[in-house]
Amino acid sequence: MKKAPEQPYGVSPKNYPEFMARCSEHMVRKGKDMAGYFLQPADPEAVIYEVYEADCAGNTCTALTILKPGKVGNEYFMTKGHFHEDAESGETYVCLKGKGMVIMQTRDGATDEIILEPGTVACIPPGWAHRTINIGKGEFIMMAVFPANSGHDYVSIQERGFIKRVVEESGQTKII
Ligand code: PAN
Ligand code: ZN
Repeated sequence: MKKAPEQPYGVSPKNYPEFMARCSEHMVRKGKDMAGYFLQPADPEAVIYEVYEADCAGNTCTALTILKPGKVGNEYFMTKGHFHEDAESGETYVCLKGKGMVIMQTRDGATDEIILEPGTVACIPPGWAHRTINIGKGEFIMMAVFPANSGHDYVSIQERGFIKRVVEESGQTKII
């Protein structure tokens, strides 16, 4: 069981490195960790994104994601994406920096997306898989808040992928 923080704290576009410093978990996803996710092979050593996870506070977990700017072929850098194992667990994303998009889909094939800019809050309902994409020129940084019992199902996405992909065509961001 993770230990809950003892004091309240705030996270802002300015002070988020303080949040990173207090995190017990730091994951780095490189091209070699994402075989099969992009249409084309990614540079194995390229850092695609990093996730900093704080100790859960009771039932609530908080994580910060930093997506690097870049593309694999014409596909923007993105997270793996996942469903939550718990059917009742949704999630809230808050964009701190950069320009991104969260694409979502249900197991029945419904899809949706929300553009993420600093200050945007995206509410992801239970049952919707979610993947974040950096469609901007600089780093994209966001906070995620989710129930401690969410669980992460990566396999469904690894096997079947997302119905939609986000690419750059003639300098324009397109969902295909
Ligand atoms: C986020 C994600 C984070 C990384 O904290 O875990 O952005 O994406 P992947 O987990 O898909 O690699 C979240 O949605 N947590 O539930
Ligand atoms: Zn999630």
